[in-house]
Amino acid sequence: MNAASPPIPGPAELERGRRLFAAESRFVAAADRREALPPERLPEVALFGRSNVGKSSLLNALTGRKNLAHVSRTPGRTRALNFFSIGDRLMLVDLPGYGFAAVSHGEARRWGQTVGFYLERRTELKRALLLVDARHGLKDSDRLALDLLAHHAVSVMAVLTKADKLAAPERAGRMAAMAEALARHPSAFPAVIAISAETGLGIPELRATLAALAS
Ligand SMILES: Nc1nc2c(ncn2[C@@H]2O[C@H](COP(=O)(O)OP(=O)(O)OP(=O)(O)O)[C@@H](O)[C@H]2O)c(=O)[nH]1
Ligand SMILES: [Mg+2]
Repeated sequence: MNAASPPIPGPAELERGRRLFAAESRFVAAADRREALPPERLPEVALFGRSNVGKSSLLNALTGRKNLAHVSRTPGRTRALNFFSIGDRLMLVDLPGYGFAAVSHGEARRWGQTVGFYLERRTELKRALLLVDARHGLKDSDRLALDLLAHHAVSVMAVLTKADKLAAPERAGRMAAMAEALARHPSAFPAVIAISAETGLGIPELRATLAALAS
């Protein structure tokens, strides 16, 4: 195990994660303004990341449902905050992506507003997952997201996505580089997890991590 690896969950933790995500997951609400936010009944974890990084795909992989969240080759598919209840014990929030060049200035501002109203007073938000493409590493737009999350005192766990696109040694190198980059951000955990929505790599471990935050 290198310094970048998260603590490896034991069998009991993996089983808790499996059980949580084996329960029924359901779409609760889509919100593009404050008034549309669902009531805060459950601990929440929000998925941050650039457009196309694989946020909606990760949600589907975690829940084992192909089309719970909308996946698209075209970046910018997810435009509102989408709330999903996991077994009535945890709320996962699929956010619109940021940082895609084809998104106009106006849309970038709208992203800031949409996510800003969510971050302002969401006391149940326990953690942000910051999804970063394993091939590309941390970009300036991710650093802005990290700053925004630090400003709102939200703790962050980094998730490297599309790990199936890298060979194992290269993947380990990316994880170490990512951990080093995160060391400069006090609100981020130093541990990094690599996942693939295609092969299922890292999914049981991430389920176990999320189960520790569920009610
Ligand atoms: N090879 C591979 N492709 C993936 C993986 N996860 C997602 N993709 C692909 O990446 C593209 C974007 O996936 P989405 O899940 O829609 O990405 P998103 O972050 O939700 O995008 P926005 O909603 O636009 O912000 C799709 O073509 C997916 O099939 C993965 O683990 N491996
Ligand atoms: Mg999406």
